[in-house]
Amino acid sequence: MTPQPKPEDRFSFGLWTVGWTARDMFGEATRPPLDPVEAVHRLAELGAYGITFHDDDLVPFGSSDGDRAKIITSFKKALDETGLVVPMVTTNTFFHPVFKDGAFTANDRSVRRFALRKILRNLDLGAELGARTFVFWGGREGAESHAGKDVRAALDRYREGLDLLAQYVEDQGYGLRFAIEPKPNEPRGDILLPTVGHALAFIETLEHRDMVGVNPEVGHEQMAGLNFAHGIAQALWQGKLFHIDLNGQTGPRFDQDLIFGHGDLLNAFALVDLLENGGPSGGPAYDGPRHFDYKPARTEDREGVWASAAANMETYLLLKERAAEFRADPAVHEALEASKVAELSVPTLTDTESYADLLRDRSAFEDFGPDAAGHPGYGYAHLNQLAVRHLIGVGK
Ligand SMILES: [Mn+2]
Repeated sequence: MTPQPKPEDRFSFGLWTVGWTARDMFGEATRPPLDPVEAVHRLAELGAYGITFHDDDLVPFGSSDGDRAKIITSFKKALDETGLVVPMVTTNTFFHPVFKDGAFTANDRSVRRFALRKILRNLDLGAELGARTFVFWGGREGAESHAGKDVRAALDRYREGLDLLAQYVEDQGYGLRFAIEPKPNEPRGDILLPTVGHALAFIETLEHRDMVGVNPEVGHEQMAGLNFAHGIAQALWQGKLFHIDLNGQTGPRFDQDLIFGHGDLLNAFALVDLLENGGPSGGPAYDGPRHFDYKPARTEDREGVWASAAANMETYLLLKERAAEFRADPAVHEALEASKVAELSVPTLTDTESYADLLRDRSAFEDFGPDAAGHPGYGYAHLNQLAVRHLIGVGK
C-alpha cells in the first residue's frame, strides 16, 4: 500500500516546477506551456495543499494592468474551487535582461530601484492571496569577475533592500516573513549568500532580523558538497527554518532539481527523520509547508509531469513511514544508547559549576584516563546500518 497525500501533509509545489516547459541551455522546450488554472486543479487532485509562484510565472512580465487583473481573478477562482492555498510567493528578479547583473546588488542604481518596486508590488499580491512567507532567491546577485563587483558594497545594498522591504511589510501589517534561499553558483559564476551558513550570518546584520529566516534547497547545499540535513538542523537550532525546498541532487554538479529522494536518498531519509521526529518531544521539528522545488525531467510528457509530482509526495510519505519505524525499533533504541546519543544533550558542566570548579575537578584532568576513554568505539556503523535497513524496508 502506497500512502496517499492529503492536504494535512502540507505539500506544496512551485508553479514553475510542474509548469516548466523543459527549455534548457542546449535544447528547445519539450512540453507546451501549462495554464496556472490547470496546475491548481491537477495538484489539488493529487493531494497537494498549496501552490507557490514567482510574479512572472502567473502574470507574464510586462502584462497590462487589465490583463494582470484578469489572470489573478481566474487564478483566485481556481483556488476557491479546489481549496488549494498560496503559502509562499516570490519575485522573479533574474530572468529579464535588466537583472543580468543582479537586482538588490546590480551596480546600476536604477536597476536596484526598479527591482525594489517589482518586489513591493508582489508583496501586495502575496499578502492579498494570504501568503505567510516571501522567498528571496538571488540567482543573479553575484559575479564572474573579481574587480567588477565590490562584494562588501553589494552586501550593504542587499541589506538595504531587505530592510526597506521588511519595513514596508511591517507598516502594511502583512504578517509575511522573509526567507532567503542560498545557492552557491548557477546562473552566476559565484552567487552571494552561497550557503545556509552565509545566509544565517548575514541575517543577523539586518534591522528586522526577527522576520527573516532561510529557505534552504536540498540540491543547492549539495552542489556545494554540504550535508543538507546538517544545514537544516542548524537553521532549526537558530529558529530560522521558515520554509524548505525539497528536491534531489547527486553531488556537486549543475543544479539537477530531481524528484525528492531521487538523489542522495540516505540524506533524504535523515532529513525527513529530522523534520518529522526531531522535535523536542519526538514529534515534528518543523510545521511549515513541505515545498517541492524540482523540475520534471525534459524526457517527460505531460502525464510524466504529474507522475513526477506524485512521486515527490509519495517519496516523502514513504520516508516518513520508514523513519517512524526506525524510531520505534527496540534495536535502534539499544544502538542509540550504546552510541551515547542522548548524553550529548547533558550540559558539559552542571548548572552550579563554573570554570573554577572544573579547574578544581581532578577527575576531569589529573586523574582522568584519556587512553581508557579513547578505547571504546561509538558503534555508529551498526546504528547507521540499522537506518539503511529501515530505509530499504528490511528493518522489521
Ligand atoms: Mn534548484
